[in-house]
Amino acid sequence: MMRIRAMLLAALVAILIPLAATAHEFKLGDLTIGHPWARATAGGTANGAAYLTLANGGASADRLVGVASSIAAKVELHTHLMDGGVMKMRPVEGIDIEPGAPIELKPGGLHVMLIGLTAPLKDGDTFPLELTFQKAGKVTVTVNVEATAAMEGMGDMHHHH
Ligand SMILES: [Cu+2]
Repeated sequence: MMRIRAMLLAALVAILIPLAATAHEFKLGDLTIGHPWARATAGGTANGAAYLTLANGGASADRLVGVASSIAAKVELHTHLMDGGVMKMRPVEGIDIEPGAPIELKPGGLHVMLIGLTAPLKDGDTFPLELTFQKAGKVTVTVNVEATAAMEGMGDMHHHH
């Protein structure tokens, strides 16, 4: 019995260590920017998307109003919404961050759109992303590029660019 437990524990540790190694966060005043990551892109894909979490530990709301990176010709804040039964992307002006109400940018929801990548995003690469907040100012975070099979074909949803 003990041996099985030890093996399970070893297996669990083996799973958790890589997760811990890729999780990272950045602070700017009362704001915490959690685990910025982007999906690795296939060879000819022109666009990419980055995701992160935003948490506000302060007493008043702030707002993410700008995103910039040298990795792409144009960087925008986007959201997904249903339009006549079809999921579409739309640029958003900003993202409000209320105290105690963390926001997750994630596949299928809010995201940082990287339009016109200067190079493909490869698993294991990192790139800088500058975030501008209405009150807290600017911070540059490091985005980890991660391979994931989920949501294949996301780039195809950007014909309007
Ligand atoms: Cu988009």
